[in-house]
Formats: sequence, structure tokens, C-alpha cells
Amino acid sequence: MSDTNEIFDLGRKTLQDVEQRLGLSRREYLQFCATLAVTMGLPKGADAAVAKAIETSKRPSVIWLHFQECTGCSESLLRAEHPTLEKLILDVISLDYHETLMAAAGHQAEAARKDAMAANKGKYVLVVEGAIPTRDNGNYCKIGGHKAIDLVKECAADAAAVIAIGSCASWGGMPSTGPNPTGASSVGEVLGKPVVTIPGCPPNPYNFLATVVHFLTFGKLPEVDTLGRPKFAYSRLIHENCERRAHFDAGRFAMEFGDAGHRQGYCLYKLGCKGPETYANCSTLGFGDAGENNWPVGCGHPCIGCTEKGVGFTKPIHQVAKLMNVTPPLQYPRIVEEQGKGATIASAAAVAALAAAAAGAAVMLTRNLGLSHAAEEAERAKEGGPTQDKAKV
Ligand code: FSX
Ligand code: SF4
Ligand code: F3S
Repeated sequence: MSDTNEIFDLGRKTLQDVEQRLGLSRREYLQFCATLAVTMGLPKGADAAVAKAIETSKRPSVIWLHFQECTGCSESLLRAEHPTLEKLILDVISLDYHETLMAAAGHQAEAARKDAMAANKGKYVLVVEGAIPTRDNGNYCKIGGHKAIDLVKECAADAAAVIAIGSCASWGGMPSTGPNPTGASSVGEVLGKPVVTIPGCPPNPYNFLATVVHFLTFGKLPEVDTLGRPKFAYSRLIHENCERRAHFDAGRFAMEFGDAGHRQGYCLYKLGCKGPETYANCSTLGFGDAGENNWPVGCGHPCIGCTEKGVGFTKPIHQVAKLMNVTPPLQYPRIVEEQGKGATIASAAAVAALAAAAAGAAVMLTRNLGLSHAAEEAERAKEGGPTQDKAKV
């Protein structure tokens, strides 16, 4: 019997409860678990463990604080047109304090936060959305009479885990750019210790959910990089798996919004796409449920690098990106086995061949980027438009 069948059989009652509570079929529920398992990069069959953990674990108490932000992170998580996801989130976590979603207000809200913290001391998950103003003693943001800087420290003291959701909380985001008049800072900077960060403006809700579900399934937070980002979501450049990558490699670029290349789905590099210097899984995990290609580049806009400190809201939107490296997309066959045997003579030869190919690719890349897309220029000349390439690199 497979693990999934065990979940079906042993957990039949709980799955029926899920059906009733959420108005979801088992298939839809298990699909959700499979999506989370895939998002986390877990091996085949892990969806059953995820389903079991969600079903049998006590929902973790979540205290969610809002500071300097636009509430886009919450909005992205609870999109009105996506009732299934909204219900699932509220079934996976016990959202005990969230200023924009809770019914309570004023003293009642304050009491709810204090009660949840006391009842779940050392066990609750603190989620922080928004940057924290630190200039002038942190006086620029107060909630219930408490300064943001004090609230975050108070709530973090007894939390089992702290998650900074969105770019504002992760690295300062939009409020921290430019002259930064309020001294907007990240959660990690204010607490003086690393926290898990889920950057993005807004971040993909599945990255947050997968992080929480990892905590439920394995009793610990997922492995993170030096910036606190879960590796399952932020270890590859967007450019590595972009659906327009073949056009990049072939030197086919959109030169202006609405031109022939743009209409044909060409690469957006010359319109300032920051995919080549931005680490995130946007190109492999669409946003929400609105269908395929539901991410900035899929919709025809260059990535602005919203997840990446020093890129998003910092570099001019249409400035061409720094090319970090020239790696083949993930779907290309691997040269070296990831598990099992070490490198063989044959694979060593193949690595050497790859290095040569990469060198060749770099030459082609330089050539292609330098071409300024002759076809586009010719088309503009035909239409009598300006033919000067404005986006020379
Ligand atoms: Fe907004 Fe969240 Fe951007 Fe910031 O997302 S979508 S400004 S990252 O904190 O609400
Ligand atoms: Fe995709 Fe942008 Fe890379 Fe072009 S530059 S392949 S649009 S990520
Ligand atoms: Fe942000 Fe770029 Fe993804 S703008 S949402 S990192 S595609």
C-alpha cells in the first residue's frame, strides 16, 4: 500500500472532516499537499507525509504583526478570488492575531495578542510583515500605543520561530530605499539575529505556506541561505528557468513595450528584466490560481527584482541587469549524478565538455547581446519608426 493510500485509509475520517470543513474534495486537498511538497523540493511520496502532518498536528498559533508596508503580503495570501487557498490557510494555521483580518479592535485586539502569546508561550510562530522604523527612537510607527520596534522584540522573545514575510520585513524593502527618512529596517536587523525571510513584494504565498508546513511536518524550519531565505525557493536565479530563456539564448529581445518582439513573447532583458540577478522561484511557481504564466515576466513585464536587496526598488526599472552567470536551465540533463556514485571518467569528460560549451555559450551570449536585434531594427525601419537601439548593453 502506498503512503498516499494509507493516508486515504487511516485518515479517512479526518479527510472527510477536511472535505466538510473546506468544501474540498480529497483530490483537491491532496493536490494542495503535493504542491507544497514540490515547492519544498521534497522527494516523491512526501505529499502523504505533508497531508498527515497537516491533518494530525495541532495548528500552530500564528501572531502576525504589520508595520511599514502595503498589506500586499496578506492580500496575496488571502486573495478574495481564491477561496480554497484562503480556507486552507486558516485550516493549516491558527491565526490568533492579525490586525487587518481579526474582528476584534482596540483593547480586545491587544488582549487577543497577549492571550495567544501566554497560552502558546515558546510555541507560537511570529510572522512580521513590513519594515520597522528605527530613526528617532522608532516613533514613526505605533500600534495600540506601542512602538513597532518594541512590539517586535516583545513578541519575538517567546516565539518558537520568527518569519519575516515580504521584502519590507526581510531586508527593508521599498520603505528602506531612497533617503529612508524613517530608518526602515528589517526584522533581522532589529532583533539582532537571523530570522527566516520570505522576500518578494509580495512574496508567493506558497513559499510562506511551505515554510510553515515544513515546520509542521519535520518540527523544524527549512534550510536557509545566508540571507535567511528557504533554499527550496531562493537558490536559483529566475533567469535559469524562465519561459523566455530560449529567446535570451537566441538573442531575441523585446526592445519596446508592444513591439513585435514583445508581442511574440521575446526575452525582456533589454527592457530591464532583473531575472538574471534575482534569486526566487517565480519562474517555476506561478502566483495564485489565475492560470499559467501568472507572474510578472509571464504577463509581459520585466522582473524588477523585488525579492533582492540592492536590486528591487533600488536599480532603475529599465536598467539592464547584471548577468551573474551563464547557467543552463534546470530542465537540461545533468552531467554529474546528484545522488549515489562519484564522478566517473566519462562524467569528468562530460564536465570538461560542458565547460567548453559554457565558454562557447558565453561567446554566443556576448554576440547576441551585442547584436541589438537586427530584425527589430529592420522592422522599425520598415514602419518608418526610429531605428536607434536605446538599450545597448
Ligand atoms: Fe506590500 Fe508586504 Fe511589498 Fe512590503 O508585501 S507587497 S510593500 S514586501 O510588506 O505588504
Ligand atoms: Fe526571462 Fe528576464 Fe531572463 Fe529574459 S532576462 S530570460 S525575460 S528572466
Ligand atoms: Fe518580484 Fe521579479 Fe518575482 S519582480 S515577483 S522577483 S518575477
